[in-house]
Amino acid sequence: MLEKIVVIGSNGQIGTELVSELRKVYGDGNVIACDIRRPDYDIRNSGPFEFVNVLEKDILRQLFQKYKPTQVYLLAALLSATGEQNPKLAWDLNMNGLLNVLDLGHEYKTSRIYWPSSIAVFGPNSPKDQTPQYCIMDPNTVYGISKLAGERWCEYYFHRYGLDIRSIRYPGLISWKAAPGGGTTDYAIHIFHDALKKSNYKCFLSAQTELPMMYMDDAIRGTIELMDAPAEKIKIRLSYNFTGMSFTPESLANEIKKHIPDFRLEFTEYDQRQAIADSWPRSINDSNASSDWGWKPEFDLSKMTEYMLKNLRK
Ligand code: AKB
Repeated sequence: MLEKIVVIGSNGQIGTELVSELRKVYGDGNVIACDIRRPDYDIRNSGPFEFVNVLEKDILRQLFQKYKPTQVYLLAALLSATGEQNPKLAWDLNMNGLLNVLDLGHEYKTSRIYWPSSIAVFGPNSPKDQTPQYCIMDPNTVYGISKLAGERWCEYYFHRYGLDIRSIRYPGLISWKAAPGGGTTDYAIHIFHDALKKSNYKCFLSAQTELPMMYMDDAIRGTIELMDAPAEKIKIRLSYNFTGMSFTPESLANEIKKHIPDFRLEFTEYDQRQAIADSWPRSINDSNASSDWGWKPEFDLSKMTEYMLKNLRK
């Protein structure tokens, strides 16, 4: 079947790389990038682009009507740190944006929908190490609350309407092509830029704050593998635990020092993001993703560090 794929939120950290990869696989003209902002030069020139605000349902309906997409990726969201600065907007965008896409996916019989969840669905009472797929989930950020509620809506639309929605709980994503979008894990990207520019970085998380992370190449590959998997292999219709590695600011700095020996890690005054990080898991058990659809990461801390520095130096 000829696929027509719509990516909403195409200008963000994930969207930028996902659109390029999907266009390689499905052809430039079959992947429609959509965002509220003017896109990057590359995205605009390699295929179709539409201005779309996911909260404007009529405009969104016109998009579904025009392209009759077989697949929709909904990436537009406010992340953990920016969400705390504007909780009502975060709830509105993360929740009503999802509901608009689920309704239209149902109305236009979209074959598959992708929606990202996050490790932010876990909270202070979730197990911290090797956090399992199913456990206590008590998120205390508006971002985490919206992701947890969104997971339940995805499962609801699957059971009630048979809509094939697939989802991954992303850890912190590390990439060099596009800027990160206002998350708590963003330090793990800023650190590379500052290491190369001035050999030191002032971190807003403490040295021993361990968080689950993943290099973007793994995240994009895993996302497309999940979407390509036969429906009967997708046993979880909430969202899959998913991880690549776990590290602290200190262990990341030590890895960077292997390439930039005079690199120094310093710390800022207490930042609200520390409390968010402290409420999240240190590591994730993603064995369901491995056994159901064969997930296996390729990047560990040392390979990710090498690739980040090599690509940013270019
Ligand atoms: C954030 O830090 O908010 C995101 C996430 C883990 O979902 N990177």
